[in-house]
Amino acid sequence: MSKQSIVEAIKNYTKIIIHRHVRPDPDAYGSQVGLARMIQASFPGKQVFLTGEGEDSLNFLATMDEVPDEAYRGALVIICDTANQARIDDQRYNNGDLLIKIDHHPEVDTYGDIQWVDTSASSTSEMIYQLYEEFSSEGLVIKEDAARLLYAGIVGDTGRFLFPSTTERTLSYAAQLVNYKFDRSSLFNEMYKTPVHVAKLKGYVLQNFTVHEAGYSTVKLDKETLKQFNVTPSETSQLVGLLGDIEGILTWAFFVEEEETIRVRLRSKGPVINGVAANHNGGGHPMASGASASSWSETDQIAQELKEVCIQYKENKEQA
Ligand SMILES: [Mn+2]
Repeated sequence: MSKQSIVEAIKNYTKIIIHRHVRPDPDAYGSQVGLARMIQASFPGKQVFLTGEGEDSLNFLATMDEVPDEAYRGALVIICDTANQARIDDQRYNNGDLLIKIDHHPEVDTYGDIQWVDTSASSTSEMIYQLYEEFSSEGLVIKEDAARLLYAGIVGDTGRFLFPSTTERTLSYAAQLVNYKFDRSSLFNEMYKTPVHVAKLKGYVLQNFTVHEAGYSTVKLDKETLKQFNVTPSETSQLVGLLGDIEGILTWAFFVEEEETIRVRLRSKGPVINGVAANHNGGGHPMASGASASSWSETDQIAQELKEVCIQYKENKEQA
């Protein structure tokens, strides 16, 4: 059983290095650092390192450590919330003694000596809490700091408990987590504050989006537009949910021009879109995926594929 062997490994190693994916979100930080804080509270003698490039907008959750190369010698390495090896932040992950993967994304890349993948979990943070719940009798301890991080991860990945990935288990764990004394209001304020320039870009998107009759919408944010609003490509991640409550939109894509590529963020309220993502160097969840396009003509192709999944979805619904 993988959970049991994960707890055994944590007990057996004195040095533990925890990674997560590049371009981190609250669940990446929440699971990575929440796990670290849980290990530290449970086994105070162990050395626990957090690695990966720090993300300024998530500094309110935690900051990363400087991990020397030597630290990997004889270490247990745990990767949280990362489906494939290319997305692991800090590519030294193979330099340890034992590698563990803990993740809730559909399995695209099996890696690690021990893998625990649960696509029914709302978030990797939820899985970390589950580990605690099932093994608290074996000495696992959670304190306020871990509770705050895991709660942030669950809230982030479920869109504040809105997405269908939210289950009875999710809500039950959230209910237990809010019993810990952390400041929920200030956590929400930090997670959902919108910088003024990003708010202005939201206004631009809402003024300019179109809805195709098949049920899809695409938003193009090229370099000129980003410059006009003084918004960086990574700041646009806050915008992708914007079209989710608009009548007639089943699936939508944001095309954000970066230095070398066009980043593609895909969302859906029905049609499965991770196949489209997989066609364009990406992947992810059935209703939330990412990809990358090398040209604007490739984004036209992606729009065409979204149209097809919408049409297919509507046909299937009519037959059902
Ligand atoms: Mn996640």
